[in-house]
Amino acid sequence: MSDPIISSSEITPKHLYLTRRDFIKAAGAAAAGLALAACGLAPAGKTAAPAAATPQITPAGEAPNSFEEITHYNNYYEFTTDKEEVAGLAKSFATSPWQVEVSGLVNRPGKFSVADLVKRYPPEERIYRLRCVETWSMVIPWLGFPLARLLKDVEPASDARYVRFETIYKPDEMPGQKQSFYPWPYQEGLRLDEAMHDLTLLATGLYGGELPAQSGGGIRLVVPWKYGFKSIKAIVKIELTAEQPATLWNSIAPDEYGFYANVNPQVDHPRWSQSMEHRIGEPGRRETLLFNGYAEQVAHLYDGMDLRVNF
Ligand SMILES: Nc1nc2c(c(=O)[nH]1)N[C@H]1C(S)=C(S)[C@@H](COP(=O)(O)O)O[C@H]1N2
Ligand SMILES: [Mo]
Repeated sequence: MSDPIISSSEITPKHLYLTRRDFIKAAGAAAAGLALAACGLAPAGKTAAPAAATPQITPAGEAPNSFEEITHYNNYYEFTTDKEEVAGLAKSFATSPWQVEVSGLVNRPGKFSVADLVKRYPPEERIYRLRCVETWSMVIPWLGFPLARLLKDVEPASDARYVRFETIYKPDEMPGQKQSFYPWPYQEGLRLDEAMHDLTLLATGLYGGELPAQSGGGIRLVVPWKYGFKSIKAIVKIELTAEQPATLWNSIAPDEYGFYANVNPQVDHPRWSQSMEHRIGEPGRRETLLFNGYAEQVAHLYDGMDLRVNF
């Protein structure tokens, strides 16, 4: 895997991760060490001695957000629209056992348990930026497997062009689903080539452990170059279709939330600018990156498309 993927390596238990502050210090120390070495001034016997818990200093140099931040600042309207209340309301939501049905235009449809999927496709760690359309962002160390692996195994039929995803519907356990304003269940969609891209992940874990309910457990989608609302949580259905599927946000507000929803600093939301973002845990704001920093890997998917029309 090359650059802008914030890099992945072996699974690191969450207590071994440095906090953002530690990371920034460690990265600074590493950079200082490099500078000294380059000048031939590295103190004898101290060259490149790795720290006990080696931080994941990634090409993008971005520290993961803390487990606490990732699991206590969530968008999950099935529970509540209050980001800081999701974790509490999702506490008793059962994420295991969990089943996903794959149907539609495939030669080998089936029902799969997450336990079986994890055996079949051993999860890898992927540290991705997540950029919400509301302009906040995080860096999250997911565990998961490429959606492409599952799709290849179910054998898309020749007329399959899109993939549709659906969230579980359980209003007795998800109080937000009792609000009829939203057309539950949450649904999302991707073009088949987007779904087959190696960056597109089905996540089953976080920080080396299970995927907490508030983060989308049993299983959720992660499409790191698109606004966060495309990364649908608690998936129970994956359907291959010939036509572009309806999506929840697009059906509520088609002028504000497109089907593509690629992160793009040049294409503003009708009610706010998308040029800057706030990384949770960081003072100030930073520039938003085209395709959330994954342009090198995904820009070709949109060759010849007008990204303002297909927003
Ligand atoms: N089912 C479902 N999936 C969802 C949402 C939701 O409300 N329901 N919110 C989306 C939005 S807007 C974002 S930004 C991300 C947030 O993921 P996180 O809470 O794990 O950071 O989940 C997305 N997936
Ligand atoms: Mo979002």
